[in-house]
Amino acid sequence: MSTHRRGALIVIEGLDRAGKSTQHARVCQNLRNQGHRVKSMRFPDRTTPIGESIGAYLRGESQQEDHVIHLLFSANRWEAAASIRTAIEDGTTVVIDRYYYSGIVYSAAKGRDDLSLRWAREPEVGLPRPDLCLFLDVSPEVAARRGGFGNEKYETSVMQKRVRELFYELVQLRDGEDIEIVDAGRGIEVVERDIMEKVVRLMAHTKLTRHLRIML
Ligand code: Z5A
Ligand code: MG
Repeated sequence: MSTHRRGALIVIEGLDRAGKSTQHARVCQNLRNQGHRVKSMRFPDRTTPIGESIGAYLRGESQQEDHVIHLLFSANRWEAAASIRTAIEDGTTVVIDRYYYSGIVYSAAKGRDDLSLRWAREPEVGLPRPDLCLFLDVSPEVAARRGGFGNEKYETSVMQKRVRELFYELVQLRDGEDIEIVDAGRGIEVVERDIMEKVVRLMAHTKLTRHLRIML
């Protein structure tokens, strides 16, 4: 076992309008204020060629077969995997807004027999595995009060309800070990304090002296 302290891999997950991007920005800033080096990332990363085609799909400007778009979302993470690993080995903490948990549940939420949670998980196996995934949970009613749904592909109440159920199924699987559920229906500062307590606990944890794990 090495005693070199690597960076941590922290993921913020949740439903639409749960406040992921708001809390993601705060976690990055708070960690920087505490003297940590931080790399901020988000998925989908719409800046790469694969990410651009995902963006077009989400805006309804192009069509993709369900398995194909699933694999593109996954490929969009794989194209960033080496840079995540390098940053972490170099002592930088990587904080990501959505990751493979979203990848798995949004595709499985389409309800196809040939696109199960198990099928959707497979292309993600081998990716850098988070030390901590904060799942920001809000009821669909609270989410709708935060500006309602937008116009992108998955922004419908039926889809969001199914996504929430599947997130809870994922928590029952092996992935649940890495997930902490956060009640994101409270005020922004209250949620931030709750999250930062968990993050500070992680940053002091001995698991950061061990190698980064992979998704199994
Ligand atoms: N997707 C996929 O299918 N497969 C994949 O592999 C991945 C993603 C990675 C685009 O994601 C879509 O891609 C998404 C999943 C799918 N589909 N859907 N639906 P995205 O990340 O680009 O889009 P987004 O995340 O739609 O959600 P969002 O609207 O950005 O939500 P958010 O980041 O969780 O919320 P926010 O921007 O921080 O806050 C929303 C509003 O609420 C804003 O006005 C805030 O000021 C307010 N807010 C935030 N927190 C609070 C609290 N605590 N109280 C009150 N108001 C608050
Ligand atoms: Mg967001």
